[in-house]
Amino acid sequence: MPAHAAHALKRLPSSAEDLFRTEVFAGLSARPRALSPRWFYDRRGSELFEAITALPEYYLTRAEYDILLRHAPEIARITGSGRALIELGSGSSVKTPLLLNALAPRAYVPIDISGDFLHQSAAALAKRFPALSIHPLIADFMNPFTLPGPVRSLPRVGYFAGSTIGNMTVPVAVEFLRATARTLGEDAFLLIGIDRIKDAKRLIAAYDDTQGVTAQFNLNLIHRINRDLRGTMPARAFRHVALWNDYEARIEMHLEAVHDLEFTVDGESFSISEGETIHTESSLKYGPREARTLLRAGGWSPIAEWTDPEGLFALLLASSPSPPALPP
Ligand code: AVJ
Repeated sequence: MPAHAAHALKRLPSSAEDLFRTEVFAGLSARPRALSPRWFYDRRGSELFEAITALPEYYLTRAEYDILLRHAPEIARITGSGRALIELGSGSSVKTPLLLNALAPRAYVPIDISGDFLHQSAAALAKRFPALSIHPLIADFMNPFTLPGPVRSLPRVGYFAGSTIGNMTVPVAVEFLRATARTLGEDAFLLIGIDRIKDAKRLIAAYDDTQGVTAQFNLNLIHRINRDLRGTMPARAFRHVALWNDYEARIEMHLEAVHDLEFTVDGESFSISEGETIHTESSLKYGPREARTLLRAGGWSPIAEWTDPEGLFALLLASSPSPPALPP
């Protein structure tokens, strides 16, 4: 084991920075090198992601918005109104108002790891929906969390937008869905956006846009490491790579070293050779049947699904399975 990996194991993360350092040390020491995409989202990263959602090549956000625009009333007919709407990883979602209008929830709980963005968008929604009771929650929804008191007596509908589930490996996605089923409880619904497998060229273009915004988003991770962990990584020594891994049905983003280099992060030395990469994100894509199978494995019963006219993206509605009927 490399010295810095041993060092990383010895320390228990006591703050966000410690956790980041621990993961960066471990990720740069691993082979292949890999970092979690959750670290993209500092303030600049969140802004760059917002810019990505407006790119001509990035069809995901527009397609999901389009589906909601057409089908939110039908979704509401199935779920009924007056539930608590729990949005997992809300970011600055522009899709939420469509759902709030259609579902007329009794309460809205946006959940996000980034407090900045969360409170900003909650405040904006409060202006638009003055009668709605909003309870923002800063939490990592991968870990168990408790719903705010006023929501506990209401039946729930969860919304997991944007194909964020694609960032998880299949076992992690299943674990996440099961944990969500427990949190949302009996008589719940889950609305989930999942990006579809499609032509590789179309997929790669969405993650390697001509304006280079996705490249900046990926490279921002280097700037974040340099800033938050006193790193000396030269951003110019890395190039953005997006590729389609057909066997795993996922887009992968990497930072590829364009020449051999050495650098330090918080005093620890690392090296990388020309052509080697740091794997920074996987974005899994699902066929229609695979998406339903995933939901079932995660303890949900798919009951309806909608796509955009081109069939690029899918929005699935699932219900928590009703408890088995008691024998007479
Ligand atoms: C927010 C995880 C859904 O995987 O498409 C966009 C993030 N990465 N461009 C995605 C992302 C590169 C996005 N998710």
